[in-house]
Amino acid sequence: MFTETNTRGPVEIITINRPKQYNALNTATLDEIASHLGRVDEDDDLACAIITGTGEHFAAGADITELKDKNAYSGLYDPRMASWAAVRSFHKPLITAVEGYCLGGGCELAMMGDVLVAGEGATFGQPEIKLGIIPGAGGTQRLTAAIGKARAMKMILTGDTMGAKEAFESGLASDLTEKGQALERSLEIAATIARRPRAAVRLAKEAVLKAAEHAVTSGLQQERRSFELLLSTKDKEEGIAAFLEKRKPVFTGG
Ligand code: CO8
Repeated sequence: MFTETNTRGPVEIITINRPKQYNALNTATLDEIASHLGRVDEDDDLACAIITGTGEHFAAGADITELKDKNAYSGLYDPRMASWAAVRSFHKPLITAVEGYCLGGGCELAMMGDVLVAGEGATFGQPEIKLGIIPGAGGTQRLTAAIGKARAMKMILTGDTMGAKEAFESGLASDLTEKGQALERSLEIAATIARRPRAAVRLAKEAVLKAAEHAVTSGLQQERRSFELLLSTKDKEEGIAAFLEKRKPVFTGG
């Protein structure tokens, strides 16, 4: 198991538990998250879910070791896509409690939260460009919707990161807490939401997502196709190899 769950009254806490890999999201972890959310959706005793990371970090991205052997063709049939779709279609409120690194697929997961709580020291980014690829689970769309085109473009093209305070001030995070307090604050928010009438909560979430995801939906397919295409480039091979060999990549444009 790569995740742990804890029930606190009407709130389910899902904790990513791969601290040695900075909670990198491998296929099995995503699969577990999807199945926990499916269970929460069906359990009438549960009102919301929180996703957080064990140790110091939320998640440093998709597991890069799994990207090594992926190409454009295998990317087309990536089983992780079903898990991402399950997160997206979770009906109850989802809060993401972020401390430490929240990068790549980790940032994409955090942004799928309906409410995003950041602890001081949290570091957000979409650094895929440094690996020769781009975000593949909605990052180009959701980051742009959250913080605006100029800032999102800069982050995605440079791979540079943003701290918790900037994430809060730019609208990426709904709440900023002291370091280590993101989960506690998320539990308070979840407890408040759990006291609200369930049907109204569900329909309010759907309505807000109509606005928030309106701009996102049209670009998701383009992002996905571009992500798949880039899986077959020489620069992706080099970017991934360099990360795994702990050296600087030498990109050739191929
Ligand atoms: N995948 C796998 N392992 C990782 C990852 C990762 N994303 N991030 C960190 N690790 C591992 C490291 O390999 C290392 O393991 P080991 O001790 O065995 O060598 C351990 O975690 C600690 O990492 P570092 O030694 O590098 O720690 P530092 O404190 O020096 O640096 C960083 C921390 C800055 C977070 C650095 O580890 C880093 O840059 N990580 C990669 C970040 C990244 O590029 N993320 C994006 C990944 S690609 C992606 O997310 C695409 C999403 C596509 C979604 C669609 C899928 C269908």
